[in-house]
Amino acid sequence: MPQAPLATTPAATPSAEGFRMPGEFAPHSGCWMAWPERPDNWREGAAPARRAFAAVAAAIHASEPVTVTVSSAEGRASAQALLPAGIRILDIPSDDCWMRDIGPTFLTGPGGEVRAVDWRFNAWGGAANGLYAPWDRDDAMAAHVAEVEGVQRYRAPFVLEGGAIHVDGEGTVFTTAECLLSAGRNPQMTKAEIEQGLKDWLGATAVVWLPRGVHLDETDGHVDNLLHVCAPGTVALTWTDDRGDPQYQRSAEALDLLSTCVDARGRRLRVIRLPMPGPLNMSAQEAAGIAAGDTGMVRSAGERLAGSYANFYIANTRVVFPLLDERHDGEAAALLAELFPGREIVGVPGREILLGGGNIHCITQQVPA
Ligand code: KQY
Repeated sequence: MPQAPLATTPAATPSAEGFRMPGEFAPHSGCWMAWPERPDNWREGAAPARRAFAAVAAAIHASEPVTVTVSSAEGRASAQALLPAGIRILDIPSDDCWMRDIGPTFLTGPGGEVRAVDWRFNAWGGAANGLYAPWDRDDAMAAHVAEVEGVQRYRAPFVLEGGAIHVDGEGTVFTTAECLLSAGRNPQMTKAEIEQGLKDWLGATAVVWLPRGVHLDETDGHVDNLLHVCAPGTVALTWTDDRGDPQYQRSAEALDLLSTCVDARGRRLRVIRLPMPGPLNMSAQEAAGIAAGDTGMVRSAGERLAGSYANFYIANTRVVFPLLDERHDGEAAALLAELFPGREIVGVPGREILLGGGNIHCITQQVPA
């Protein structure tokens, strides 16, 4: 059983106790993932998704230790068959497998101590527009992960997912108003209260509010699908030059804001435009392989997928990014190589993960060293 969370009072939030979330580019002691199992999100009993998750896990494991959680005996057997030896597999059940969102957000503090923030999770919108119910096993994941890591945990008093934030590790949080002000998350909180919550629980001093995320992103516009913080002062933004595409206005609004704001250190940001893959749509064959469920998720042939190269993972010595569109994969890789000169750029097929509603960043959670 997980230990009780740390008691937090306004005087004893992570920030007040000297803890802050480091940038993803800072050294990691490992990475957590969860195994895809639910057939109403993952086609063909999750078999193609499992191969994709295994390829991501293997690519990250070449750079840092990886732990994968499984929800059933069948899930464990398939994980053991597909994952390379050396990846730790733990029986911790979840409702789906988005470790970025259900896992804890790790912070570092005085003397290098690591602690975890356990956000309230309601499947991206609860009764208002959540993607499935129940979600209690997802909500319990962060406490289990913190227990295994042997770190103290703060239980946050509001709903948030790890994919709804990016940080630069120097006091700046990036998020979208579309997501954090959505009706299904914290309707009782004002924007100012949410901003203070981000500062208190992430150890930040400035919040950059992007207006909207990626077109038709079912998370209400998670920032981790729109952009990635590559280094303090540098972000990679998903971009299309096609003014007729619904993503154009969304990315243009974000670029306007990013080009005019300053971060917590008072810096202007350098914004690198990553090409948008596609547009990509779910095929009839892909849709037909998804089991009908009665828990809320609806997938249909032809629906546009919220594909983005920004949804990558920065491991210690590599950047693992999703291959999504042969017409743009090479350009995305070249841009990432310029952005991360000290790291190997590794592309892994990302379409099967995208069919479930996210990508590589969404299924991973780093633990700071
Ligand atoms: O963007 C993310 N961090 C997660 C995507 C969740 C998709 C749920 N189907």
